[in-house]
Amino acid sequence: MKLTKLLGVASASAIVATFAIAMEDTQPAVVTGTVTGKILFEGDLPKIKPLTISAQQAEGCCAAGETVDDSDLTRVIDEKTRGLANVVVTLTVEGKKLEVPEEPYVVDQTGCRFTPHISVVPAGATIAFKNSDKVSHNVRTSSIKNEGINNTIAAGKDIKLTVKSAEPIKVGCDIHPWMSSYVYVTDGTHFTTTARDGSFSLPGVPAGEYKLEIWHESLGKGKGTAVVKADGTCEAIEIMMGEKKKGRGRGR
Ligand SMILES: [Cu+2]
Repeated sequence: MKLTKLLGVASASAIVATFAIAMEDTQPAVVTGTVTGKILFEGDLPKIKPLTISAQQAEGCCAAGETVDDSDLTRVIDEKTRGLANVVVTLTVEGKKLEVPEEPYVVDQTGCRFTPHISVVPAGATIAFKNSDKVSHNVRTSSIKNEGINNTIAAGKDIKLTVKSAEPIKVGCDIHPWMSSYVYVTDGTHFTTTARDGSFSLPGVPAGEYKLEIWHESLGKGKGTAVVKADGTCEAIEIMMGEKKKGRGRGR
């Protein structure tokens, strides 16, 4: 009796093993790699001034004794390494379906600033503009291809917007003029923004050669190339971005 049971288990494992081999034969695993790199600022380092925030307009933004963060995030450069933060990096794997999460992406308003400063979302995604403050905000989006909103959002509430077409959308608040943010809508299958030190990482990219599309809110567009080798390795990429030269072309 015991022997029969043992034999049964053994043959079942053999079937599983055979099946696993058969699966491997018909569906070879796709080798993917992680595209990594850095975006660096080129040229003289600009002097970044704090934002102009009037005490009157900032009333109610923060708890007593606190003030609104006045750091200008439109150009965040690491002075030592020249790494440029808040740059959008995207690439497209042909034939791969765009994955759009059901849950909305959140752009929060807290302490009368937008968080995050730059979001990158796939076309078709929904964004929830949330107000975590005790004061009202009036969110106004500036877009060409997408529907826009121009709505007051009361304390603790949110407003949702679905974006269908690829473009950068500027987001502001009419009540607090220093508040600014961008939602970058992309058709790219892989996308991210650079960290404080200018670094980025795009995991899950199949072997192949790809064009990188780069975008920064005040420095415009850039380009790069990424190669994921057959073994999934990929050399780190360095891309320079600088001020558009005056009188040369029309740069965005
Ligand atoms: Cu506001």
